[in-house]
Amino acid sequence: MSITLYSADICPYCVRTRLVLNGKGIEYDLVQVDLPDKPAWLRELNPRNRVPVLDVDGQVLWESEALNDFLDETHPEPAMMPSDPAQRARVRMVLRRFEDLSDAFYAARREEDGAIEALHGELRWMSSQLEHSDYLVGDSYTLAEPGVWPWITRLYRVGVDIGQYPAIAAWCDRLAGRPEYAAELSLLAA
Ligand SMILES: N[C@@H](CCC(=O)N[C@@H](CS)C(=O)NCC(=O)O)C(=O)O
Repeated sequence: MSITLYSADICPYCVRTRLVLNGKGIEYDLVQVDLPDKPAWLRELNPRNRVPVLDVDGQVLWESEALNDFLDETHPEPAMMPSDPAQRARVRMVLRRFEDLSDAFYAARREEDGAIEALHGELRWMSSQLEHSDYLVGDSYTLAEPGVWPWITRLYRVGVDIGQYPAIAAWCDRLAGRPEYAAELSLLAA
């Protein structure tokens, strides 16, 4: 299988897919896309004109969640979806609920009224999920982690200190111990 990822270092959706590719040790070629000066061919690959995009043996796939599902199904070791159907449903629930967090995050970036309060509401919920388990869905690492983590590491950009949420900070520390997460932290610091 020949895989090419079209990606931008700064894009948190691309981080999601890099975390899965690198965590599973999948070989791939990387094409950097300059987001401020997007190439015309990007729209031909993805009608939404966004990264990440994956080319798999000539099949073009886009949308980070779909890409991560695809990678987990085609490279099942280590599995990133639980074997229990209810737990699998919970991973999808967390990813959908995450959209409330990302909506609040981007609203906070635009300095909209009420956004920071909404963001803290989402972080309180996330924190409650992590108070009694190591990962977002029970005690195993799943696709929920790369689905959410890229935004948590960017919260400082809207003035939120994750230290206020010890359970989330401990989860971040746990993930930073994985090489693919450490590599993304280096990119973020660069
Ligand atoms: N829902 C998409 C969102 C992807 C997305 O919004 N990517 C941004 C970069 S973070 C992008 O390509 N934006 C186009 C632009 O900046 O013009 C996914 O999950 O892949």
